[in-house]
Amino acid sequence: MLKFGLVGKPNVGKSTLFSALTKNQVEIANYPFTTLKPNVGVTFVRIPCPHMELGKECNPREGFCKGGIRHVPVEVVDVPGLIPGASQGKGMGNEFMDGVRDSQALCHVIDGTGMTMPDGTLSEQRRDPREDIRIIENEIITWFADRIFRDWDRFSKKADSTGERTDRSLGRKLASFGISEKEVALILSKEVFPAKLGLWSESDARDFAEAVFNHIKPVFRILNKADSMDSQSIQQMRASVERVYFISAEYELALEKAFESHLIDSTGEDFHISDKATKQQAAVLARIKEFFRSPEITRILDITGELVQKSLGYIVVFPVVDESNWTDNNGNILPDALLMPSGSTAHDLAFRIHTDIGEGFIRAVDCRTRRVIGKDHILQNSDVIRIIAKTK
Ligand SMILES: Nc1nc2c(ncn2[C@@H]2O[C@H](COP(=O)(O)OP(=O)(O)O)[C@@H](O)[C@H]2O)c(=O)[nH]1
Ligand SMILES: [Mg+2]
Repeated sequence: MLKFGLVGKPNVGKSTLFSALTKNQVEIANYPFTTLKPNVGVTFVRIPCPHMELGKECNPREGFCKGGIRHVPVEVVDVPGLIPGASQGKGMGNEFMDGVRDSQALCHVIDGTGMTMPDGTLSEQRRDPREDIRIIENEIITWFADRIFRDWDRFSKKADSTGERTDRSLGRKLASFGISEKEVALILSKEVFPAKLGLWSESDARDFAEAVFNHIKPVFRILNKADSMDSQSIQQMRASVERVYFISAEYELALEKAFESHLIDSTGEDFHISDKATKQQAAVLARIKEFFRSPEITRILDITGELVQKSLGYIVVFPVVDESNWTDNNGNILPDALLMPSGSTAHDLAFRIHTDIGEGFIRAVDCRTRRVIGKDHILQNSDVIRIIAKTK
């Protein structure tokens, strides 16, 4: 399953964000939660559900559907805090490495108020949050570069002596990081690197590591605690930082809790405050409502969608068995909503369902147009597809 990690220095609000994203979600998601570790939870990508076109409710096997919006589960990991110097072994445990390695994308959580020091302690004065972006992301790249170049001497001597192409040797070396030889070749072609691996300097190594890292782990900058930021610094950050979002994990969590105690009727923007709320509670909730109305602020569930769909470019595909009723063999309507990389073909979908279906692929049907499609047909977001395969 697709997974993204929350990384950042201590005390920026990673765990608060994690709770807000995953609160109560496991039960409603029909998710096999026994397989989850305490720092792994489930959140959702939301897309309009094709069941609306059918005029009948769907029966999701995983995730859920509410108000015509299908909620497709993705995993989120609260990666333990990263402190400067960590790449040199200071406080950087296996947990951090596992968290980064297992995630397809990272959300770098930053204290937008600038009131925490790089080690997570309280700062006496306001610091520039951009410093944290630089320091922490630098740290991750250094760690990554170190991993790639650990046994460089031995590796480069061997590769150079066999005369193998650089992209091929590097591709093999990096295979465990989930990057292909083709992607390595693309990265190598964008900058000038020495032809012989033995001649690479440390800075070549670092540039390469940075390019690889950016390619395999897109990083979103999540400026948290925006409830305590002034609009001027929000504007300034927005103008100077790429892929940046402003959120309040604390307010998100407060809304989740208020919803749980029936003080509000939804956690969306237009919630109604119940009479059960005390005057004080009602005042806080009204302030939160006002805060989230600001166009500068992003709701955390929208970030999941942006990350998975826009940045990673995933699409959601609905495989079915019956092309008229959009059901499986048991009459369940649109039971599966699968996240797949953009560019995936009908054949990829068949393999995703089962190796046997992939191997026995005959043809597929686009259930909206009823057109027969072949192996290489590229799928689009929200496609409803029937696969016809030889069974053994
Ligand atoms: N004002 C404000 N404080 C927050 C927000 N999110 C977290 N905090 C506070 O920041 C501190 C650290 O939060 P925590 O989630 O434990 O950070 P972590 O170390 O990154 O996991 C706690 O005191 C939180 O209450 C937020 O959105 N706004
Ligand atoms: Mg934490």
